[in-house]
Amino acid sequence: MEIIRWLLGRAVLFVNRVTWPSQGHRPPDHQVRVERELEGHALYQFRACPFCVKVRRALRRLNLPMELRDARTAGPHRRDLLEQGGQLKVPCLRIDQEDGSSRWIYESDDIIAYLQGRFPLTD
Ligand SMILES: N[C@@H](CCC(=O)N[C@@H](CS)C(=O)NCC(=O)O)C(=O)O
Repeated sequence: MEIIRWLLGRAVLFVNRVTWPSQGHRPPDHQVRVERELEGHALYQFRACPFCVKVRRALRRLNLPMELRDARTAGPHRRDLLEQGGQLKVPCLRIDQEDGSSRWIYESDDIIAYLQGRFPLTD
């Protein structure tokens, strides 16, 4: 079972690589503003998870160079996802807010909808 999961993961990564979308564009001053806002965002993910690949492709299309945090291996990111986010499930978008709290968005479709709404390519 583990080997089948591994093979599927490789296939997902291969297809992702050969169909990698082109990067969206914004006017330079708009892009600078977006990247500043992105500083409080991080995507918790597994490299070969198809739902994570879907979100990474949306990040590329929307030109959002976001920090990616590996939650597959044991360590602080995996622990934070479980203890603060509430579930050991990826993808999950963490948004650090001005009051010091964090918002955690699970579900790839919800993450993409949030990103498209908050960071559209046009002003
Ligand atoms: N419906 C979810 C599916 C996410 C999902 O199944 N992720 C898997 C990895 S590919 C996972 O985190 N599994 C661990 C678990 O569900 O406990 C989405 O679209 O984000």
